[in-house]
Order: sequence, then C-alpha cells, then structure tokens
Amino acid sequence: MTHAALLKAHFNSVTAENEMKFESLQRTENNFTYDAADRIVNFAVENNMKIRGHALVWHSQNPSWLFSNGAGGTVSRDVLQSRMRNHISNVVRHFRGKVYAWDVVNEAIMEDGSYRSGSLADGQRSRWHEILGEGYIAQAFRYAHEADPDAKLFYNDFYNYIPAKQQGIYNMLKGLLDQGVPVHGVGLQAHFNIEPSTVSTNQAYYQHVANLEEAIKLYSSLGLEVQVTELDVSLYIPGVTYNASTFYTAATFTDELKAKQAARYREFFELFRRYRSAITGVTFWGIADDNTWLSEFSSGRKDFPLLFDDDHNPKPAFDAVMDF
Ligand code: 9MR
Repeated sequence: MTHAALLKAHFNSVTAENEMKFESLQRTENNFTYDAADRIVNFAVENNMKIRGHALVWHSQNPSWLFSNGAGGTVSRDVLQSRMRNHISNVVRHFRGKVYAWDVVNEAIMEDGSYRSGSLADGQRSRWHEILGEGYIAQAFRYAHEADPDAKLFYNDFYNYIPAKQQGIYNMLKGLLDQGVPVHGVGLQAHFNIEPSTVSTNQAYYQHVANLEEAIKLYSSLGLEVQVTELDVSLYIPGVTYNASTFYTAATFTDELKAKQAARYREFFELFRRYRSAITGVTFWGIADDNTWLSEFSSGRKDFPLLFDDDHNPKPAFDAVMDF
C-alpha cells in the first residue's frame, strides 16, 4: 500500500488515540463496546500492522461510575479491585492474538519521582492510588498477564528525561520485578518540542538527548524492553508565551522551521538507533499534521508535530527519520 492509500484508509476509519480507553470501552458497568476499537484493530490486522493497546489503567478518561458506590459515596476497595480485574480481563481477552503489547498502567509517577496520589487536583489525581494504594499497579499487571500470557506488558509515562522522574519510575519497576510482577517493558511517551526549554523550572528544561539516554540505560539495565510510544515534536517551546499572533500557521511553518524540526527528529532517531537492542518499537501519536492532539487545545493554536503534512505528504522530518 502506498503512503497516500494507507493514510486515506486510516482517516476513513477512526483515530486510535482514545478508542481503547476505559470510558470508551466500558461507559456503563459491564457493558463493553468494542465497535470503534475493533474497526481500528481489524484495519491494522488486514494491513499487517502491529498493534499496541492503550491504556488499561489510568487516572484519566474513566467513566464516572467506576469510582462511585452508586449512593453518592466512594467505591470500596474490594469492589474497585474487582472492577479493575473485570475490565482488564474482558478487554485483554477480547483482543488476545491481535494486540501484542499493552500499556497496562499509564502515568503513575509524578515529576519528582513520587506516586501520583489521590491528593492532587482534579484531573491530576489518581483515584486508583487513593482507593487501592500503590499495590494497584502490581495487580493490574497480574490481571493482564492472566488474561493473555503472551502479551507484552508495559508501564507507560511521559517526561522520562527528568532525572527525578526517571529514577522514580526505575525504583517502581525494580520493586515490581523483585516481587515477580509480570512487567516486560517501559513506554516512553516522547511528546517532544523543537527545542528544550530555557526556563529551569519547566519540565522541558531537561528535554535533552543525554537525559533521555539515561532513562533508556536505566530501564534496560533491569532487562526491560523500551518502546517509544507517543512520539511527536511540537513547534512550540515550553516556557515561551504564545498568543494568537504567534501561533503557527501553514504560512509561518517555514522551510527553515521544517528543517529545524527535521534535525530534532534526526537527533532523537540517532539515539534510538544507538539503543536498537533495547528499543523494540517506535510509535507516533498520530500520522499527519491535520489530526493531532496538540491542535485540540487552546483554541486556534495549530501545531505541526508529525512526519506527514496536512495534505498527507511526507515532510523533511520524514526524510530525516528514514534516510540514515
Ligand atoms: O491524544 C489524546 C487526546 O485526543 C485526548 O483528548 C487526551 C485526553 O487526555 O488524551 C490524548 O492522549 C494522551 C494519552 O492517552 C496519554 N499520554 C498523553 C496523550 C496526549 O495527551
């Protein structure tokens, strides 16, 4: 299939970024709706593509019934545990033989290396941690393994280039492995920017290849696979203030900027290639610039983070990644 045909087919179906999340698959208790996810998975199977499932247990995009006791209060520990098992077991069995790897737990560690707890602000807090304690992570992996012993099970998170966060993730993974928990790999979300931030309090201040390399070394030293799971390179630099007049448009996404983005992609892929024995997959968070989460927010702020442009033609970044 040509790139154009593949892209057309992709956009004729649905995007895969949200269709396997808890709220998409189990909007009401024990009613599983697989239609949208099945369309993507079947398309991928027909076209010989490998599929990663995203995500079984996460603090976000959950249905409201999940953490509720149905009487205005919080669900009990036992009931939440059995809801988690029911979800994981149903979903993983449904896709068994088609989805080769799962993001079992997503975003459980904070920037300072601590667990994402229940005491954070809405939208940030983890009700899983609040109700079940940190043991929910080990349980999620055990349930997923029980449902599909052949699936590769991943812990997935962002900002792996921050030293304190990568250490926190390492410590958690080491603890899981020491307890015999079936975890097989780490996903690096890899939502990058065209350059690191110059603001020392900004997370992206640490967004250097050398820091990412440290994360890859640390995780693979545990014998875990590493996968790049949600790659994109935004044109916006964290810590810089933009407004409607400085938002990028097709006109201001100049050849110079395209070359700069390509160089940033090249720099990351040079690192990935150096660690080819540890890195077993690279997945982009989208295909072409006309459909990216980075243009979903801050109305009017369009971004151009992927390898294909709005018309689905390859960009200089595509050449940088492919020609080496
Ligand atoms: O790309 C997803 C976007 O369409 C949703 O609005 C958003 C809601 O939280 O989730 C996005 O995907 C996220 C992924 O599930 C986890 N890592 C960060 C991704 C970008 O926010």
